Amino acid sequence: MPESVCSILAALTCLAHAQPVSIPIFDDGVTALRAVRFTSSLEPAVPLAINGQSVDDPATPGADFFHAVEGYTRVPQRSPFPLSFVDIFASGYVRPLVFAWDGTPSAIGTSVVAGPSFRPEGAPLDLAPQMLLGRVTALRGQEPQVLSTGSFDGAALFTGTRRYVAPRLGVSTVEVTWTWRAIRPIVLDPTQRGNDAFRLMTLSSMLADADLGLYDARYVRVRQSTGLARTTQIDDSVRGRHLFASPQPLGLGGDVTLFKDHRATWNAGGPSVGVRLVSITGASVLLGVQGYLAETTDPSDDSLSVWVEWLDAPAVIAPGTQISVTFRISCSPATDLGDVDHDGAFTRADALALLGQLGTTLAHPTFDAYADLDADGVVTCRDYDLLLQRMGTHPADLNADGVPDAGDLFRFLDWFEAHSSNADLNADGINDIGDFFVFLDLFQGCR
Ligand SMILES: [Ca+2]
Ligand SMILES: [Ca+2]
Ligand SMILES: [Ca+2]
Ligand SMILES: [Ca+2]
Repeated sequence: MPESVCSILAALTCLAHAQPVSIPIFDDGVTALRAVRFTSSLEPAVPLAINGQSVDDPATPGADFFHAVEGYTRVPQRSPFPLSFVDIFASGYVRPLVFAWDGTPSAIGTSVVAGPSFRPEGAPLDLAPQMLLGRVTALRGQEPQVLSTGSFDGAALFTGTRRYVAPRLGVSTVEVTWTWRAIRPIVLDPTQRGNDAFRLMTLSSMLADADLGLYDARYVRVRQSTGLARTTQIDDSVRGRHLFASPQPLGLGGDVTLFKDHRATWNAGGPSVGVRLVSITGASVLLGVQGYLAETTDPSDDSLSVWVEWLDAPAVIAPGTQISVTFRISCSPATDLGDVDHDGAFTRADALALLGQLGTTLAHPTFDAYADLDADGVVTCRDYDLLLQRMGTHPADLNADGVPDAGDLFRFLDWFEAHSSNADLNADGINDIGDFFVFLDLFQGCR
């Protein structure tokens, strides 16, 4: 296992200097899988099977136990099989990685607790079940799946499956499905119901000191199913608190993302990670996003948690209650302020998006911290000027001769006449007068 993985997992699953066992279990020339056992861990290792066969460590007699499956994927132009995911089936954590647009593998950063967590009355948060076993399904040419089954202290049973979609440059995706069944009555903490009592999944990250670059995530975006999205920078100076006065509305189809930028020195190049709710049965879809920034500023601790809360969870969950949830994890490369559409480049699309944000402040329901380049809490022409500096070209310089002038207007009209998609400046799929107004906006700039 790479050293970086061990350092990230230090608090959770492996101690410094631990020498984990790592056994190859699958290789079809595109995807390779390894079973991993950490030498020291908070969770016990559990049995693992692949395609129905128990995984055996030939170096030891008798049954073997493991913590994680590592996935490696062949990427063109890169050394064979860089690490593409770690599935810690012994705890239910997913640590996704992403290949940058140039194929460079990312560091590990934000991870996902790929199952529910709940807070019984008078007890701490039960973040993840005690797992009993892990199972891998891996067939040539198919996406590997990892399943784990466990129990929340006998109060509830859990089964979860993670399907690792073949990564593309700039995005990797994990499809997650879990089922949770209450065995005993579960009294939820009455003081936290509707805020932090029953989570459908948790993004587990680190924000220790932004000024020192010690973070795996710096910004949180909550995007409702209506498309209404708000991105804010997380204030690391006030700790030991929930991120929002009350959970932010989400709903089925909404998503929540923790973004990282390139100012981080810790796990530099680590990914941005988001989750999108796809389906729910057995619970209402009254959902919200809440988070917590812990007091600890040790970068080895997962100090930042952001989760999807079941807002109207009952006071007592009756035995037999069964909840199934499907969600999608998306992992993308870190992006810098000004890259409003998070595609890894400063382009005309970012300039347009920023113009659309002018005048919005932190309190606004569509505020986007990525359009607030000077991070003063309001999007102004100063932010636009900073973006133009980063772009290096004027967004109205359509003919790329270095000067925005009448020649660009003629270029636009040429495109328009030719029905070229280049004329679709607002990217709505239609060439019309709206694109002309966009050109004028870009030409005139911010004022
Ligand atoms: Ca961009
Ligand atoms: Ca600003
Ligand atoms: Ca020009
Ligand atoms: Ca258009």
